[in-house]
Amino acid sequence: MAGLAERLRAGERGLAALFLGGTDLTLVEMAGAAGFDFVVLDAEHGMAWRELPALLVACRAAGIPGIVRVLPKRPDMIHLALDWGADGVLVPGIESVDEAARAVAAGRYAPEGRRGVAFSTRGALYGKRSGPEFLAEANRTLAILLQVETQGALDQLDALLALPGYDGIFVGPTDLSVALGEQSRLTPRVDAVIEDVVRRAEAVGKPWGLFAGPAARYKLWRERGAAYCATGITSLVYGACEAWLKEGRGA
Ligand code: 3PY
Ligand code: MG
Repeated sequence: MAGLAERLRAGERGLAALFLGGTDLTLVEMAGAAGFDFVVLDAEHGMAWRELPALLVACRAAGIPGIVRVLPKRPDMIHLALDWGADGVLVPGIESVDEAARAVAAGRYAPEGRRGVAFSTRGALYGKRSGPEFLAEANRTLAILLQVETQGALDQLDALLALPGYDGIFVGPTDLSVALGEQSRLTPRVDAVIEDVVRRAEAVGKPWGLFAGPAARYKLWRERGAAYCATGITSLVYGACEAWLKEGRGA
């Protein structure tokens, strides 16, 4: 099966991603069984880092790509996530092109980046894969997605979009709304700023996606041409819990 980066390059659109902030391996299996295209193992706001090796084993077993959201400004986490066998990384809080370039460098082997090389890693199947062919394959197949969610990223957007070596941008409407001084991520102004980001990404052929949240917004942005849209397991489960109690108690 083609890697996520290759699918994006091939022009696939409308992929669905599920953010998993917990450590429960069965949720990885559930995401795969339900038909999500990839999971985001969240080590920025979730607890995924605590069980990352096991979560990545579960991803491979379930046949669903596992993308790790690292902390901002932590190239060391990019290095570890990929060595541990992640299918890619999502880098949040990017504030400048220089910062984006550092993230790309951490995730790509030379000559595209400066990722340290070892063929003993899980990512290299413990030595089964090695040599220049493996390095080129890793650079081709592992996805690097950069979040656009700060004023700095908006200010440097065109330069960020021109940076080589990464596979797409991912808009974070929650951080973006706070950066814009809005009260919620669901306001016309936030949508207008996202639309502007999208237009500029499309103008240079950069795949784009976002945290869509509810299914209706997945549909909306998918139809608008998003390469990938995400929702989160916590809001899905928490929403279902609240609805179940409300209906059962008739209140
Ligand atoms: C945001 O909305 O800020 C995000 O990072 C979504 O994951
Ligand atoms: Mg965010």
